[in-house]
Amino acid sequence: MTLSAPSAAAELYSNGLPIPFSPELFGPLRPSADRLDDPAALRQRLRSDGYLYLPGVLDRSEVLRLRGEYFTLFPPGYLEPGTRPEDGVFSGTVPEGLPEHGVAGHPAHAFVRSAPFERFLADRRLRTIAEGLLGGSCEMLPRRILRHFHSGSARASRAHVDMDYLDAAPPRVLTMWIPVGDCPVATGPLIYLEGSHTLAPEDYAPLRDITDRPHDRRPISHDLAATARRLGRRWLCADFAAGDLLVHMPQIIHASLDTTTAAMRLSVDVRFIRSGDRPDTRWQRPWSADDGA
Ligand SMILES: O=C(O)CCC(=O)C(=O)O
Repeated sequence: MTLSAPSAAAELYSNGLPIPFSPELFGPLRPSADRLDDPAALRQRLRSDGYLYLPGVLDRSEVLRLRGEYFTLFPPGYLEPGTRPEDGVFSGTVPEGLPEHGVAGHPAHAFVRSAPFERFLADRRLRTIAEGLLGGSCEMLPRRILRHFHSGSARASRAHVDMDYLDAAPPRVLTMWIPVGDCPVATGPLIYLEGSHTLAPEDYAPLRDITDRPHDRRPISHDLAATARRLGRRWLCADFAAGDLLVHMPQIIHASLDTTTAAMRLSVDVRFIRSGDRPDTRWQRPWSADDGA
C-alpha cells in the first residue's frame, strides 16, 4: 500500500511540533478488511498488530451525511463561503462567542446527544465487528467522543494508550475510531506506533517527562518524533476515506497529527466492552469536553 505525499511538504506537525514525514518515522497501516468474514482471523490480526485498519466498511454516504449534519450547526462565517456543510471547509475564522470545542453551548456537545448521532452509531456493522473481536455480546460505552480540528490550531492528540484513561474498566475493551469525512495524512488522522501494544508501561514511562502537560501524567508525550526515536518504532498512518474504520486495543500507543488542510478533521471514537462487565463509571455518561475523564 502506498501513502500519498502529504500536501504540506515533507514536514508534518503534531501539537505544533514538527515531525518529518520520512521512512524512519512513518510507515503504512496494514489493511485487514479481507478478514471481516472470519472473526477468528480478525481477532488474530488485532492481537498481532494491536489495531485493525478496515477501509470502506461503513456506508460512505451515511458518514458524509453525518459530517454535513454536524457542520450545519455552526454559525455563519465558520465555513468557507460557497462550500457545502458536508465538505467541512474552514473559512479561517472562528466566529466570536463560539464556546470551546465540546463544552455545553458548542455544537459538538449537543450533537453527541442528538438523534442523528445515535442513529449513526447504532449501525449494526460496528456491533457485529465488536462482538466478533470480543467473543460475545457487547455494549458501546455512552461516552462517545466527537473530535474536530481545524488548520492553524496546532492541536492534536498526544501519544497515549487508552488504558490510562480507562483504568477502572475491565480488560475486555476495544476502541473504534471513525473518520467522519475523508482524512488524508495532511488533515491530521489517528496514527499508531508500530507494535507498541507489546511494550510494558515501564518501557515508555521515561517519555512522560517530555510533555507540555506536566500536571497530567496520562499522556505519554506531545513530541511524536522523540517518541518514535526513543522507542525505535515508526508511526503507522494512511490516507483515510469516509467509510473507513479503525479498531484498536487499549494497550497500543497512538496519537494524531495537526490538521493542515482547509478541510477539517472530524472523527468519532467509541468503546465497546463485553455485556455484563462492570464499566468504568466515568464512561457511563455522554461526553463533554470538560468532563475530565
Ligand atoms: O482522534 C484522535 O485524535 C484521538 C482518538 C483516540 O485517542 C482514540 O480513539 O482512542
